Amino acid sequence: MKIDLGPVTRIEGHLNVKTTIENQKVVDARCVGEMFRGFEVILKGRDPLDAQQITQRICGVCPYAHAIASSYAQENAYKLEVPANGRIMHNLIQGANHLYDYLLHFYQLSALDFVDVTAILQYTGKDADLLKVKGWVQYELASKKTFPAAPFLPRLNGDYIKDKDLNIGALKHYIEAMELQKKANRAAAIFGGKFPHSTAIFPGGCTQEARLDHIINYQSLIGEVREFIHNKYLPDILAVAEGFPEYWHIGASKGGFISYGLLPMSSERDSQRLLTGGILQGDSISPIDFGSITQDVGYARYSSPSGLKVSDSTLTPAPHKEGAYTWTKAPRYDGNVMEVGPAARVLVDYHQGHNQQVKSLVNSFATKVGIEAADLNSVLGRHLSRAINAVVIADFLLAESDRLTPGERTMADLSIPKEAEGYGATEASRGALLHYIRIKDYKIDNYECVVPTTWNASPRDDRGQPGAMESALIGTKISDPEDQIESVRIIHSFDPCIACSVH
Ligand code: NFE
Repeated sequence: MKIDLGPVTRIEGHLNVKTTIENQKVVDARCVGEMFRGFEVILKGRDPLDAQQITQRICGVCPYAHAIASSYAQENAYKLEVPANGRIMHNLIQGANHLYDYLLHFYQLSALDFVDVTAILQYTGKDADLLKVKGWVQYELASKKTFPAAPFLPRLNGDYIKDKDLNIGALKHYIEAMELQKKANRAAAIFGGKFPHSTAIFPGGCTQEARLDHIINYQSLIGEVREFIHNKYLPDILAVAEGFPEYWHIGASKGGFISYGLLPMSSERDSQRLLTGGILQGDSISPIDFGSITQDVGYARYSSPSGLKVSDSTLTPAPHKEGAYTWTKAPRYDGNVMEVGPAARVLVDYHQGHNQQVKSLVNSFATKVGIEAADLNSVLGRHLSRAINAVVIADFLLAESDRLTPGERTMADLSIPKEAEGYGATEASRGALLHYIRIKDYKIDNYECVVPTTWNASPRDDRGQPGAMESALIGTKISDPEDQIESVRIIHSFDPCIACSVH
């Protein structure tokens, strides 16, 4: 039996997943990125300093990550030395965006796969927000519309949390989390100018001043977000984990993990990062070589050659190409399938024993819930890994903002060379993000973005290997082929962004 899960909701962008079901099991899954965009074509021939502005328009959720990756690529190409304040501001902006994104993903995009929103109907308290939600749910149930505009119903049938207090508590946090997301974005905008699409992130630093009032405001906002992460987000993840322990063993991808590392700890772009990067295959860690990344297009709707290295990439759309089923390319590392994202960041760092806080958080949660570190490759593992990222990043940002020196410069002087090339690699919240720029006659000659969801939602490569999310779905037992809550929980655990993946 063939079932399309699209349009998949509570994600960003246009995703369909074509599943084939036999004997209550997913035996095939194909991720379909449904809309061509073509940012790399738009960038050709433009002023290189347009790149960190234009690439931010790839996405409204993770624009800063694109600005940072583009700035790193240009710093590499222009051989810039970035002043300490400039690098710190990059970190403060990007880190705040990670915090916003983790809360958004858990509460607005994933929690309702587990939390029973209809529990609110039994609610008799006076809480204004919850009464409002109750009104929406009652209205939706009464109106029996197929596509209601409100965010809670319809939903898939499934086994939701039964504890009424837990459900109501989680819904309260759903509402509260939106206020905290606003605070994280306001913090980022202190240095980034605005959210989304920062006007201040530049190759060589940031155009904002390092001022004491900026630092104090930033710390006050991030302090509130940090408190919510510790006191509500982490406990809520653990409550979901307690209710659904089988999801520690559902949704494992069948390849390696790649993380470029997140937040450089000194002004050099390639310095040690808060979360260290690398390639993890089995138990073996190796350093990253951008030359080993290729992108297959055998099953993607492009007529450009398959298997090209990042620096040689081209983009020729071929909407009617035979056998192709998506607009997403298939990135591979040395030909191998890779998962990217929060679990990759945690596992790659953990295996190197670099960040002691990551190590102790993984070890203590693993003991608490009775898993091994390797079980982070699962639905619950990805959710817990996001929370671990959030704790480590929030703590770091408070310390990092103290390292700004008021009055010192925040930007390097730059001049664009006639010919140059550069790579910029960072971690967007959804995973490893690489930008490549080649400049000729002072203009962009080639630009390529290899984006987190391009890895995770990739189609088959030319050898027929399914991408990370496809491989995580294949083999999953499901209770109802027409109402695949298990598959949707797996998809949501990757937090796919198809706007990014196809770009
Ligand atoms: Ni559109 Fe993005 C992140 C990037 S994911 S959200 O995080 O880069 O492919």
